[in-house]
Amino acid sequence: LGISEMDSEEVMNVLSGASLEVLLYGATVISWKGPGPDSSALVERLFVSSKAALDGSKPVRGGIPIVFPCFGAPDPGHPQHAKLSQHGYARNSTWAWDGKTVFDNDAGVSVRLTLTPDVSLTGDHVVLAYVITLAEHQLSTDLHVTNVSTSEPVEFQALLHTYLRAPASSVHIDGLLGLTYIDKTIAGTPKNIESRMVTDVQKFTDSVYERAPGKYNITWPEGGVKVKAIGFEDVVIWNPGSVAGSNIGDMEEGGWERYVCIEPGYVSAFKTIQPGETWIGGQLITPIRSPSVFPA
Ligand code: TA6
Repeated sequence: LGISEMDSEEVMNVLSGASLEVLLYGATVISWKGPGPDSSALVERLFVSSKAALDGSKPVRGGIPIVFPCFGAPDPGHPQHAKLSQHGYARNSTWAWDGKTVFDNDAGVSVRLTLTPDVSLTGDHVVLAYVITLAEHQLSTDLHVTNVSTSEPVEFQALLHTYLRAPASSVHIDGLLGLTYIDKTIAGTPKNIESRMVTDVQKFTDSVYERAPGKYNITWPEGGVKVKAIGFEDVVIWNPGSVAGSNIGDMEEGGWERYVCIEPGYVSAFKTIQPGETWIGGQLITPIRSPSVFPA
């Protein structure tokens, strides 16, 4: 099996039937299906709002949008970033296909997409590559940022804004105890120390955890995933809840009840890379098979 190109959408699948769909627009993964707990049917692992624009008219409300070169509102003081839109240009630019590999007798497939931003627009002498690898029971998405300037350093923020499909009211997240986090739901965005062994998104949550461990378990009754991050030193946990959620124009009714955003990122500071240097930020997501599939 492997790859079938359909216009501006790439559908990848592997022997087990696991499949993935990615748009050229924003290199946005919009679907990842894998074997369910009893391996009988495929389960959609990501959330995409039914009101999401999938025609390139605006960033996709769901899936895995790529945030680059700035996280949140661009710095008005930054000479180039000031004129960018929220979360930068990677998620609303059209990327190019740049190679695909099917390996292990169809047990895995990998595609590579690239984006060479217009320097006059962004001032960034960078080339981006995004490598997506699908296997039966896991997905990895790795962002490669290369400084192609011959003389100037490049500074940026980067984040993978992953909308994991999950029952938000019963999700538990571990791996965050003791971390410093910025609470963006409170005026003045105060810094706190996470005191909970296990966090949840029972209420409006928009937390930027700094110097995070890069390993997170997100669990819920009968399901869950492990997320392992490389390169990304921070992680954002976001769920808007009903009040903020119903004010998001392309959020389907009650959509906030059906996802949690676990967003590995390098966002609490700017990363700087020198001419010729490549930085990689990646995530590996592995479903935690529900207990029912483990031998008694
Ligand atoms: O990652 C969390 C966040 O920064 C929230 O503050 C919220 O703005 C969310 O991203 C969605 O941003 P968007 O520009 O996609 O509406």
